[in-house]
Amino acid sequence: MTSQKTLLRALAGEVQAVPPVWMMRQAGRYLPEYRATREKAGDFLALCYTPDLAAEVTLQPIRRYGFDAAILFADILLVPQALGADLWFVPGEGPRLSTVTAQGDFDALKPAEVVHETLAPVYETLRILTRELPAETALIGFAGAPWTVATYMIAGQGTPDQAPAHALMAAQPALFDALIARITAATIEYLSAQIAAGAEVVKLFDSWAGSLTGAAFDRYAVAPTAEIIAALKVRHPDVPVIAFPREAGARYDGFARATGADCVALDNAVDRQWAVAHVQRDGCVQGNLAPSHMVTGGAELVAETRAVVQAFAGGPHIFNLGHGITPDADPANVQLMIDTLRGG
Ligand code: 1CP
Repeated sequence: MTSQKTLLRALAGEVQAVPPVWMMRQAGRYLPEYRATREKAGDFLALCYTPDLAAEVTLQPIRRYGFDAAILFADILLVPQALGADLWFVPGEGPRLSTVTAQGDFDALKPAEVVHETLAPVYETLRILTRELPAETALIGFAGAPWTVATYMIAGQGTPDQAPAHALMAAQPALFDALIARITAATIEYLSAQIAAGAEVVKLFDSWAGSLTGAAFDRYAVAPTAEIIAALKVRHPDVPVIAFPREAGARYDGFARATGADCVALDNAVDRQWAVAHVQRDGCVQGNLAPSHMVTGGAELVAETRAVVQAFAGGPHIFNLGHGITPDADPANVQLMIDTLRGG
C-alpha cells in the first residue's frame, strides 16, 4: 500500500509535484519556543535525555510549519557517551569529550551491546512521538556515521580539519580501525532500537566525510555506512536510510550504490545539474538549499527555493537545506520557503 506520508513516498522513488520538506536542525535555537523549553530543561544534555521535553521540541517545528517529517531530538554524541566517554557542553563553544588516543582509552570503552542502558530515554522519546505526531508526518531517527563520531571521540571536541583523527589513523591504524568498528556496532544497535521504538526512516550524518579522500573515503566513509545499512536491512528491510556524506564532492557519485542508501543528502556546495546526472540517477536526493538563505530571506530565498525544486523535479526529491539551519535564522523565512514550495 502506498503511504500517505509524502516523505516515505519520495524515499520509495515516487516523483511528486510538490516535494516533501523538512530541515536539518529544524528544532533549534532559531525558534523562541525551543529556547524556552531548553531553559526549562537546564542544559542541552538534560533536554536530550528527558523524553517529554525532547518530544516537545521535536514537535514544535511540526506545529509551527507542518513539515512533512519530524526528526528525533537528540545528538550524534550520545553514542560516545553510551560507550563510556565523558560528554559535556561548554555554553557558547560546543561539545567536549574525554579522548580516545591510546589503547588503554579504547580498552576502557563499553561493548556496543550495552549502549541501550544510556540511550533508553531516546527510545522513549520516539515512542511518545509515534503517538503525538500527525498521521501525515514521518518520523526520522538518526545517528552520526562512524568517521564523524570518531573525529569527536579522538579530538574531544569539534576540529575544523579533523587533524587529530587523521593523525591517529596514520600513527595507530589498528587502534583507529578498532574504534571505527566499535562505533559501527554501537550504531547498528542504536538505530535498530530507534526503529523498534517507532522511527520510520533513519539518517546517518557524516558531517566530516569531506576531509576523507581516496582510499580513506572508501574505508571510513563508504564501508562503515554500507555495513550499518546492510545490518539494518536484514532486520528492517522496509525502513529507508538517508546518508549524508557532507562535502564529499565528486565522491557523491556512486555513494548510494556503494552503501545501499535509499537517499543521499546533498550539501550546498554540490552543483545541482551535476547532482541530477550523477546522484539522482541512483534514486532519491535530499537537500542543497544554502542555510544562509534562512538568515537573508527575500527574493533570493524565493528564487533559490524554486531553483532547487526545478532542478530535481525529474526524479524523487526531498526538499531540505544543505546543512543545519543556524541560530540567527529568521523563523519568518522558513515560512516563506514553505509557502514558495507549496504555493508555487
Ligand atoms: O545549544 C543548543 O541548544 C544545542 C545546539 C544543538 C542542537 C539543536 C546541538 C549541539 N545538537 C543539537 C541537536 C541535533 N544535533 C540534532 C537534532 C535534530 C534536528 O533538529 O536536526 C541533530 C540531527 C544533530 C546532529 C549533530 N550533532 C551533528 C551532525 C549534523 C551536523 O550539523 O553536521 C553534529 C556534527 C553534532 C555535534 C554537535 N552537537 C551540538 C553542536 C554545537 C555540535 C557541533 C559541534 C562542532 O561544531 O563540531
